[in-house]
Amino acid sequence: MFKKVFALVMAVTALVSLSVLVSGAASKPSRSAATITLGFSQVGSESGWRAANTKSIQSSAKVAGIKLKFSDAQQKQQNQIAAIRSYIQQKVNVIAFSPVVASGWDSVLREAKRAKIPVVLTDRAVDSKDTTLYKTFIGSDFVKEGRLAGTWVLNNYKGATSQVNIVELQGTTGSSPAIDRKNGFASVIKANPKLKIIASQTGEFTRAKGKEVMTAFLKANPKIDLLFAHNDDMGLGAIEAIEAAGLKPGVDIKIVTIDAVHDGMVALSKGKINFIAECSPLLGPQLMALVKQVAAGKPVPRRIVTQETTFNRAQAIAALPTRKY
Ligand code: GYE
Repeated sequence: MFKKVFALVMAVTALVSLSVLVSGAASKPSRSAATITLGFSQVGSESGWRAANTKSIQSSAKVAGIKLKFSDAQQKQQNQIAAIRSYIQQKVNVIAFSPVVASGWDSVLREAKRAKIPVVLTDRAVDSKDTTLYKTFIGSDFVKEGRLAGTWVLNNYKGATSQVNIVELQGTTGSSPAIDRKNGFASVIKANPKLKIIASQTGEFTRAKGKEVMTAFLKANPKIDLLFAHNDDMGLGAIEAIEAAGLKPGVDIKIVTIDAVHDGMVALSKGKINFIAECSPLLGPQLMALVKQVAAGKPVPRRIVTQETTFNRAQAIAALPTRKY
């Protein structure tokens, strides 16, 4: 009982102090922001989402007066591990990173813990059993995104009398968004046995690979009704493949994606994509607020979920003029 009350008080305190920081009305932090050095290891520059995310992190570090050491791992886990080790050696105040895959982080995270450097996970999760290896995880609910994409498909094919052939372009193999979006989507479409995934392969979250794999899907499968791509960029690459095959994207083959970055929204507004579940890359301001909290040794919520929505064609047309990325 006491434990429960204590946990609740801690959670509320953390939430209140975080929202104070986010709203910018913080009382004096115990460590001046100018002295905080943040080491950030980015996944890479594989997509429009990633570009917007990097920009958000770099610009909000500047605004927050946090010294940012930034490295791009080019989608390779060993590069991220090397970057984290070098941040430990440089004795940065906080380490944040977006783990390219979910597994295999325990030993480097233990090294950070031993060096007493707090770690913040941004965007993607790790599957470490020891959750004391990081302070918090800020990012989207990827299962929910997959479910939202699946719900559109379920509703759109309610009256289907014959099999609906679905192909899937997965994100980076082993990454939390690829795992969760796949599971979320599958868990919803299974309600209608007519909805069938006939091919599913990684497109590594890139346009080039999305195009390449879709070209192969089109060659191997004479009738494809719908593409589910785990991000806009793979969907955009697939659009090129579909057009090259003499078919109309969004009409002959329906397309559902996740992210809602600028180019994806443009394709949606033109009817080449049919539906997008949003995934916000603008994590920078909240991340910097968290970094200040953990650098000051203050408690933070264990998980912060990003607010997101979905878009159909009309909604994309309405949103595009004021969209930030
Ligand atoms: O959806 C994709 C990017 O981890 C949420 O990574 C992120 C994903 C995003 O490359 O476009």
